[in-house]
Amino acid sequence: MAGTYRFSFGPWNIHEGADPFGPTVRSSFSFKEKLDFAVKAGFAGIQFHDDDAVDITLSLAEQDKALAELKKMLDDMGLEAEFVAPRLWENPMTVDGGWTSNDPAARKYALERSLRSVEIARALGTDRLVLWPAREGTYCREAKDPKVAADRFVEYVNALLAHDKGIRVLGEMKPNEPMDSAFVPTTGHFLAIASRTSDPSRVGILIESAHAILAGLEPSEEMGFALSFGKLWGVHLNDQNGLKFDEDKTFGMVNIRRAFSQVYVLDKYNYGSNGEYVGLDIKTMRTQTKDNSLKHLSNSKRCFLALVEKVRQCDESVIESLRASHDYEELDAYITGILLGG
Ligand code: 3MF
Ligand code: MG
Repeated sequence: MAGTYRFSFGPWNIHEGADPFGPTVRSSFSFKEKLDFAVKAGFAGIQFHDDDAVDITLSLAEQDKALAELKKMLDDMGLEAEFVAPRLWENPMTVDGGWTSNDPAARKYALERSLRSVEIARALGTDRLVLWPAREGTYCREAKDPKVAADRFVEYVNALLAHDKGIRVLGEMKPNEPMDSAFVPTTGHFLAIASRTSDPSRVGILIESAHAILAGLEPSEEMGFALSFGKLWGVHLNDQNGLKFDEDKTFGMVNIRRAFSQVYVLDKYNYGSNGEYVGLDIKTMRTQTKDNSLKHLSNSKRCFLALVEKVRQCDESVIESLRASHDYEELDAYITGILLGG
């Protein structure tokens, strides 16, 4: 049985409520206030995009200085950087993607910025680089060559691995949004890419619950798949109500049973015992006041820990015997009964 869990979130998980249809509705918390909240609410890790960590227009010397200050601030607060992710999807250079763009200048920009993210990760003391391939896909199928796109994934990951022999690359796959169709949309796709890289042992996975659901998959089964390969190096727990835009809802608040299934598989296989974080990627509802706009984080954490209790109440021998007799009606009722407190 796993011991304790360490939790993380990213500063973007505390936000001002802007959505594609309307402006901000709350004033901002400062970065320091976000970190203070993390400490107070019992989080141990902070997830960073490159430009959450540092102004990436700084010179490299200025960047080093700023990162040393940030690292000291994190150390002093007892926080750790979980990972750094290059935010490649906002710059005009990557309007049609980064490493799978048809434009060599865009591919060069994406690689240079990603290599800089590797440096940022190292300066913050983490060996994890997360890739969410936001715009690596198509709006119409003929826009990019899908065979070439897969080859470019391999080349790009190889360039990251070659740049720093200690860096690990974690793919965070998502099947769509913002693109109509994303290349390498699932865990299995990315692990297939990993197997073609120069060092598959340094390429793994971060699974986001909502991304799996959007792909029509069960997050717990995606997690089990990655665990079987020893590749589940991060998670973004959240929840999702059906197949629509990526909602990033509070963990467990839509489908408590689906949340249970994820905690069950994570706890059973000692997720976290190699330093992995229970990461959240959640957004509070736009309707929350500023004072009430942090609850989604503590509520997700509390839900996870409550489900750990429920998981540990399960009698494995009961589950095994119901599996043996394939009495899945009873198994369903057994799990639901535990969730209902019975
Ligand atoms: C998009 C996401 C991203 C990633 C983040 C870190 C903005 O659906 O989930 O959040 O999690 O970029 O990889
Ligand atoms: Mg995410």
